[in-house]
Amino acid sequence: MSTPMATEDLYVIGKMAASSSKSVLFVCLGNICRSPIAEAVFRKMATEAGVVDKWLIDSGATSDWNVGCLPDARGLACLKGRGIETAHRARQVTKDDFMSFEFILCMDERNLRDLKKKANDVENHQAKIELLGAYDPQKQLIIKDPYYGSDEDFEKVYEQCQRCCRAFLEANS
Ligand code: WE7
Repeated sequence: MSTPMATEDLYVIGKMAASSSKSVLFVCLGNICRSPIAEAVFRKMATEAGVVDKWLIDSGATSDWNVGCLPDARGLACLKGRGIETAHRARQVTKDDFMSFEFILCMDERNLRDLKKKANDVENHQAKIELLGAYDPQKQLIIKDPYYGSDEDFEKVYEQCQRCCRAFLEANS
């Protein structure tokens, strides 16, 4: 006899795709500037490409500093100017993330160092930890922290995220 499926199983819960076979977690220091932009840009691209249901897409922080916060207002304005909205709240990367995500893509060398240190505490961790900038066709490897920067710095982050997310999606389609 088969177990009846609960109605809840049929619906998308939170950010989880209905039948996700691919997964990516975007990570930066506080999860309020760079990684929420990358997450929102990638979700829009995957939606437009008709593959968003195949993906689990999220973002997180290496630090616990901003947990629960909305993205930086400058980042939200930058996204809104491109017709993109997000209701993301900052969260810290967990040990589970290293088991449940196939890709963890981060922004700079400090993120990479912090993530590798955290991954070391997770036995048999699965996630491939990489710089998002490694996918940039223009080869700008580092996506710099715009926290103490200007609106133009946020625009630059957006442009880098767009180039990298497009290439990452193509490489995994
Ligand atoms: C940032 C930040 C960013 C810097 N988002 N914060 Cl005052 C602080 C302290 C520890 C962790 C975090 Cl997240 C924060 C707030 C949030 N993108 N960037 N701080 C930052 C940048 C350069 C030099 C020093 C800091 C703290």
